[in-house]
This record gives sequence, structure tokens and C-alpha cells, in this order.
Amino acid sequence: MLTEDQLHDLNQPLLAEHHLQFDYLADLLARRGVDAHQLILQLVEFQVAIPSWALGTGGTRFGRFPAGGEPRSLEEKISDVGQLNQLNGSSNSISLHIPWDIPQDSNGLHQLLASQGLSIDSMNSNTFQDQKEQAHTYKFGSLSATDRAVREQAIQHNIECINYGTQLGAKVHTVWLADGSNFPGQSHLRRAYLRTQESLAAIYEALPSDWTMLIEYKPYEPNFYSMVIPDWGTSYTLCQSLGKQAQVLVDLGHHLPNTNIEQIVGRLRQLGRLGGFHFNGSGYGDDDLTTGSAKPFQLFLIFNELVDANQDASLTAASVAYMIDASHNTKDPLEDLLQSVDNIMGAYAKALLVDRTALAEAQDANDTVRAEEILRDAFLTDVRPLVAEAYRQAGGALHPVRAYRAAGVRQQLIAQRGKFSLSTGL
Ligand SMILES: [Mn+2]
Repeated sequence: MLTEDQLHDLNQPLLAEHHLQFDYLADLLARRGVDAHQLILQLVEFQVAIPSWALGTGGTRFGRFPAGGEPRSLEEKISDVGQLNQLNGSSNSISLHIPWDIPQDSNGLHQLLASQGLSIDSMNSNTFQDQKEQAHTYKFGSLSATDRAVREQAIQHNIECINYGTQLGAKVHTVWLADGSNFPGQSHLRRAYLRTQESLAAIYEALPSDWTMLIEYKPYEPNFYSMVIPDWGTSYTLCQSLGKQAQVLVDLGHHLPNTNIEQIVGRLRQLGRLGGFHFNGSGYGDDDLTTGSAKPFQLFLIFNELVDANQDASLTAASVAYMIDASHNTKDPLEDLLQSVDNIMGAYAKALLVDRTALAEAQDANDTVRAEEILRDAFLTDVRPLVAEAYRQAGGALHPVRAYRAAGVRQQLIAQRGKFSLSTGL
């Protein structure tokens, strides 16, 4: 962790230019009737959970190129997230993956989390690979398996995740199923769904009353002919059959090319079933890239739907879990996460700038160009001074990536943990 003095010294040379840019933007926004200071309060409040599996470099099936200094234990993962949160004040919780993050010392972990101002956001089960000494294989599915013993094992694993989460104060359990089939005829499509529904109901039964169960969908991979939960509609129907605490999780990468993700977000929000996000670059399936790196406009449009729904008095308020799910092997994982959070904050800030009254008028008048221009105005506004000010007000760095490099965080982690330390998991 950096000391307060270090952070102060890192911010100091950037302050004069920051104030200049911020004051200019605040003035400009005031002319449009937007209160920059009010907007910053919303940005400071906004938090994105960091996945424990993104703190090390991700592997592809071809190779893995460690960054050095990667966390070797759950305690070190918590410490890395603490470092991120210190720099941006926007990453105060962690998503854990079982069995990669089984807690050994709950009391010690509670103390460590408290000392860093962090909490555990979501537990994630893993029935997409076999573990050593596991009685039954998931080769042909888990919650949807034809063999009852396999399903029972997968159900018990999910309940175990919830139990670990209860020890650590988590309130969300996320289920992503790799189940499906690779060849026509391999699996009975309707029965696989019904078996999944029955298994999920057994897990839901074990869910504490103040928890949420998130059901994630994915159209392809690791199965390529059929996935048991391929789309938001399937997740939605499963949630409907389970009960109020079941919600749909939207992973940006889990869509086919050209899918209108923002429309799905709006729909789910309207139906009261939008439970959470896995943010990433929305490029390809899992182990996806830095959020907002290639498709910033899409990210903005997603936030535009969220802000619009949040300001719609006819909809009930939603508690949405914002999480990152990305992990790849080119960048320093911590720099990647700082960039992702930065892009998410920027998209949110831009969505808050949209003139919704004017947009509604343009839409009602079928003024296509005017409506599009209103969105473009917001999207093309350089909101970086607002995001930087939010970091500063949260006690962080004006420019987190620059501060991370200037402070030599990676070099220190390598010195502590070694060049070839391996992050558990991916
Ligand atoms: Mn995901």
C-alpha cells in the first residue's frame, strides 16, 4: 500500500492542470444545467467489484505469460484489490471463485478486509472443470447432467460456495453453467433445461433470505452445439421459476456479434430481473479484454439504459452488482483493472450527462437525428476531469495508472512474491 504522503506527492504535479480542466468543464456543464459537483458525488458512490481471478495474467490454451509478483493466496489477492481501491476509491469489493479461493482463516480474512476497507461481493461456483479427488466428472455437464449423482455433487458444491460466502459476509452467489452439448442429438434439449431448473431450485432453497442468486448466460463455449443457458431469456425464465432472489447476470462478453446488449439491459431492468454485470471488452466469450477498450460507445449505451431506468419513477429501484470479469495475458493485470474501472466510470459519467427531457421530446417527435445528436453530445464530452476529481475526492490518485507506475507497485510485488509466482485459478 502507498502512504498518504506518497499519494499526495503523486497528485501534486498534476493538480494545477486538473483544476484548470475541471473548472472549465464544470462551467460548461453549468451552462447546460448540469451540476458537476452533484455528478461527482454519484461517481464517488459508484463501486465495481474486482474478480480474484483477474489479479494474475489469464491463460489461453496456447500459453500463459506471468507478469511477476502475482498473488499466491487469498490474502495477497485481497491486498492487491486494496491497492487498486486505494488508487481509485472505486473498487471496494471482491468476487471470489471456489475452489480457487477457499477461505482458511475467516477471522483473519475479516480483519484484513476491514483494514483495507473492502468486502466480499459475490461467490462464484465452478462446475466447469474437475477437481482432484472429486467423485464424479463434469465432462458431460453438472447441474444438467443426466446422472443424478453428478447433479447432486454440483448442487452441494454451490451450497458449499454459499456457506463460504456466509462466513465472509458475501450476499451474492453467481452461477455460470458450462453445460451443453457439442453435437446434435447428444443431449435432450428440453430435459437438460428441466434438470437444470430442478438443480437450481435445490441451490435456491439453501440461499439465505438476504442473498441474491445471479444466473449467467452464454451462447457458446465450452459447448458449441447447444448451451443449456445460452441467452437472457433462458436465464430469465429460470429466475421466474425460482423466485424473487434470483436475478439475471449480464456478462458483456457472453453475446454473439452485433447483439444489442443495451436493449437486453433495458428489458431486464424493466422486468425487475437485472441483478448484475460482468464487465469486459465484449469481444469474445470468457477471459475477455479491458472493459471499454474497443467498444466505448456500446459501454456508454449500456450505462445510458441503466441511468434512464434509475431515473424512471415507474420502475422499482434495483440493486445491481457491478463486477468485472476479464482476464488476459498481455497487460499487467492491475493496470488492466485500473483501466477497466476508469472506462466504466467514464461511461457512467457520460450517461449521467444525457439530456433526458430533450431526448424524450426528440423520440416522441420521431426526430431521429436530434435524438442521436443528444446521445453523441454526451458521449463525446471529455469527462476525464470529472472521473479524476471523483478519484481525488475518494482519497485516490488523479491518474491511477500513472500513479501505479510512478510508485513502482509491480516492481515491489515482484520483489515480495517473486518473478514466477502463480495466481491460483486461471
Ligand atoms: Mn462472467
